[in-house]
Amino acid sequence: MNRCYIGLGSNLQDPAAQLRSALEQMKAIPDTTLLDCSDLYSSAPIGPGQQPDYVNAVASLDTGLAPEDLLDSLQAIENRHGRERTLRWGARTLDLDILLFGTRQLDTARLQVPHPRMAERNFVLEPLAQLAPDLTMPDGTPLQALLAQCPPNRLHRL
Ligand code: A4P
Ligand code: MG
Repeated sequence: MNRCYIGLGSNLQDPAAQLRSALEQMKAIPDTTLLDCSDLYSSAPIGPGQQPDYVNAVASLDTGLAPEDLLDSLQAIENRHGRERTLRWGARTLDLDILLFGTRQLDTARLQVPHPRMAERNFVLEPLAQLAPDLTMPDGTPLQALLAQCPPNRLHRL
């Protein structure tokens, strides 16, 4: 089993409801136990053009799946939530990112773990720290050190 942290994000079609529904569906991923979820946070969008604010959260789970199989399950949930991939960093109904997969470091065509942009995103680090304040990154960096260096971006707990 590997302890994983999943970043959830949405800024279209009732974002908070999208996240709650995604969490329900994550409970049904095979060989996987959903453990916990942070509060929901409202965050200013990072990306092109005018976009609505995001709702973000982080969930923890234990899984016996291989990383690519967990990604398949998460992408199936995204697709069931009407996710359309048009513009990188564009508005979306649901985004499920694997932030951490145990202590693994992965860099394949489909999967980069730890998520390469998480250190710059307070909407990832704050909810992650709510779940696991004493977490250490696979390279040994304490999560609290990332938080201390993270650029500010408008964020508040819902
Ligand atoms: N992929 C690689 N590594 C991973 C990983 N660790 N977890 C690949 C999940 N997927 C991973 O993703 C594109 C491809 O990334 C996948 O097919 C998978 O093989 P996508 O979800 O189709 O596209 P995307 O999310 O638009 O691209 P990207 O680059 O992953 O975007 P980000 O970095 O996830 O950023 N602003 C706020 N406030 N809140 C947000 O949640 N999210 C984004 C998306 C931008 N701005 C935001 C937020
Ligand atoms: Mg994504």
